[in-house]
Amino acid sequence: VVRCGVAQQEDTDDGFYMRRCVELARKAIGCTSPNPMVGCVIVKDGKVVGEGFHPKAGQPHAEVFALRDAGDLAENATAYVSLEPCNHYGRTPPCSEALIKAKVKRVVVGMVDPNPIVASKGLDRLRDAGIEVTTGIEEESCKRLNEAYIHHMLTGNPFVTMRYSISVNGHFLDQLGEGVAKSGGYYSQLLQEYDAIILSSSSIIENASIPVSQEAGANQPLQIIIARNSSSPIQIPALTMEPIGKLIIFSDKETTVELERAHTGIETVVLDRINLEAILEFCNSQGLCSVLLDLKGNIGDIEELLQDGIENNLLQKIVIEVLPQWDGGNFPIALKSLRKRLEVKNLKPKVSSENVVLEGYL
Ligand code: AOF
Ligand code: ZN
Repeated sequence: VVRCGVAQQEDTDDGFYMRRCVELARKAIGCTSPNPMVGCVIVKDGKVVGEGFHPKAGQPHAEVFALRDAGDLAENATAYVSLEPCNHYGRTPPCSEALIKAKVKRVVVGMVDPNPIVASKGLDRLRDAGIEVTTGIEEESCKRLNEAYIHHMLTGNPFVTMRYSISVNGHFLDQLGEGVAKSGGYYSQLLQEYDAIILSSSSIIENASIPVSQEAGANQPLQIIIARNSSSPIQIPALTMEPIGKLIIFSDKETTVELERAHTGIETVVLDRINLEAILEFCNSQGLCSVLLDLKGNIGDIEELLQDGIENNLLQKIVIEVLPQWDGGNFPIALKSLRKRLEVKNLKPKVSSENVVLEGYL
């Protein structure tokens, strides 16, 4: 028998339930920082008897919600968790203890927790209690889900993604594709994932607006506006701050910033020299774990920030939207003094009816 094509690998039950954990975890997208997103499913005799996810830092962990949901049915059941159950008293008691107390028979884990106070201790605790433990199920998607948390936990620095749009002939574009900023669109969804967004002041001035995620109840990133390299004052137009609480303008000594009208919730910070390290340090001091460097508009005043990021390895991810149009003009992200060539790893396309988005890692 000649078989054409590649046989599809059978889904294992473990993979199936772990993917459900990831799906549940994503319900809290943008809401858990500095904590990870975690989902948990309790399965008994082939049936889901409990589900839960971690909604927000300070609130109970995913396992607690799933165990509550399962009640007595958790006994002798299998618990699936996208992240290793914790084994420490933080803002909440250890999940390993809760699973032991509930008398689950088996625990299946997506990935080990990189948090040094957990790092395999949760798994050890479960094994010591006689529970069968399986790890590394759907590990790649569990890691992808918490890429910002993992990076921040391991390096102490925010996870930085740069984003821009290009035409099919490779020109940098200011505008976004149709529909991508609306609810469900790629840009609206992307915004809710980040704790902060860095924008050039010209993008704000030209559009007289700030990027807001349109997803219902979404987390809105802190807006960091860079105003630099200008001998004449930079005028920030009156902005609708709803539903954003806070906006910070960074300017250098040479640049004066004029706010068009009395703004509430806007803070201005003057630095001798604006560089990405200084901005990331500020983000760290505010407990912000992920940052979107949004190359929109005339990127003149953030070009150096970008160069900084590339030369000092401060960027982790790149997201490029390819718009279905041929466009004139020049490609302005030709950093002429850049001495480095970046290799983009794992570059993958995401295709929707509106655009093609390429995502890769640096
Ligand atoms: C889990 N399940 O759902 C989450 C875990 O301050 P706490 O008490 O919330 O602890 C935060 C740490 O717990 C966090 O850094 C990570 O190591 C782990 N998160 N663990 O078993 C969960 N969110
Ligand atoms: Zn926990």
